[in-house]
Amino acid sequence: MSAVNGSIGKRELRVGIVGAGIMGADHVQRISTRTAGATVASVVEPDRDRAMSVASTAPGAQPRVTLEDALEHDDLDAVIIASPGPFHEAAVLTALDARVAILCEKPLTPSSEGSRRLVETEMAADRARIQVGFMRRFDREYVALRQLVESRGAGELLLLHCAHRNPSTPPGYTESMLITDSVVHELDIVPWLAGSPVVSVEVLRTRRNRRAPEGVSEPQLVLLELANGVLAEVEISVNLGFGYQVTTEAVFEEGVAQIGRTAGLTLWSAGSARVAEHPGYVGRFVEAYDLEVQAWVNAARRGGIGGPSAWDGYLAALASEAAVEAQQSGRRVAVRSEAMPAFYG
Ligand code: ISE
Repeated sequence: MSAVNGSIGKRELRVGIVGAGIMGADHVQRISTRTAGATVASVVEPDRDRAMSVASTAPGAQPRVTLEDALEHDDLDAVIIASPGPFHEAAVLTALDARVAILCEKPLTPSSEGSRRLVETEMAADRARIQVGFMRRFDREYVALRQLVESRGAGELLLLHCAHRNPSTPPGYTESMLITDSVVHELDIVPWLAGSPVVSVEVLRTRRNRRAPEGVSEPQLVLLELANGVLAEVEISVNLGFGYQVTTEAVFEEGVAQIGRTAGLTLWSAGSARVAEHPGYVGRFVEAYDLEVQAWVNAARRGGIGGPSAWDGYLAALASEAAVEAQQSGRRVAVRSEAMPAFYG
């Protein structure tokens, strides 16, 4: 990074996108068509043909097979890590070593030990460089709900009902992925909404959806207990077929608030009413992803982060580990609580 005091001055942020799957390709489009102050300099993907095909959609982007190669040749200021979770730790360590800005998709790492190592490596340097891709914090409805909680406009928050529904599962799907791939979003957003950390988790199985892959029993209900006494109940269903849906209903002392209902054209015809549902998360959260990436780019150009930190990623990893243990044991499991280091204050 050609930086003075962390700031890159007037030039555009040169970003390497690591991972050319659904999210990586989506970020390439986002940065090259609708993010101000940034350009895609490389697309890093072990499958060379895929790297070439995704890089060809962004003018000037180089296809690379390794992050080291991109860092050596493409004068990167920043990276977005959008490879699968188990590859995040190594990529983030390489990027930290190169002192570039980092936006790492969720989960920061699948294990809390991995996230702890990243937090410690980052704290040994001069400043925070890792932002974690919990994009829901940029969704306008989640922001409005958080403001309602903080303002006590409907009294104190008592309870949250969350639904997280995916149309189908990819090959190789395992039961713990219900938590590590999906519910990890609620493990971040619920304490953020309620202003209180998760202290324990319990997981219940309901009647199994026969569309679920072998060895996976879902839907499941994940019950989160927060330090302030609020309970959040999360329904996770991942083979419902009809589309992608993420909703929250918040019960307050003096009212109820709902977010995430599909809005848009309703067609009344042939004796029924129809409204389209989002097919997937890329479309459902497009505005949140756009705002997230723009906030990250703006902050990275000044040498900082503009959203959830590695510490937030670590807390979600601790809660996620407890939830997987609860899922496997059938017991309620306590989430380890830790004081936030001043570095992240
Ligand atoms: C996916 O990987 C995501 O991150 C989506 O935001 C989440 O809603 C979905 O359940 C995951 O599979």
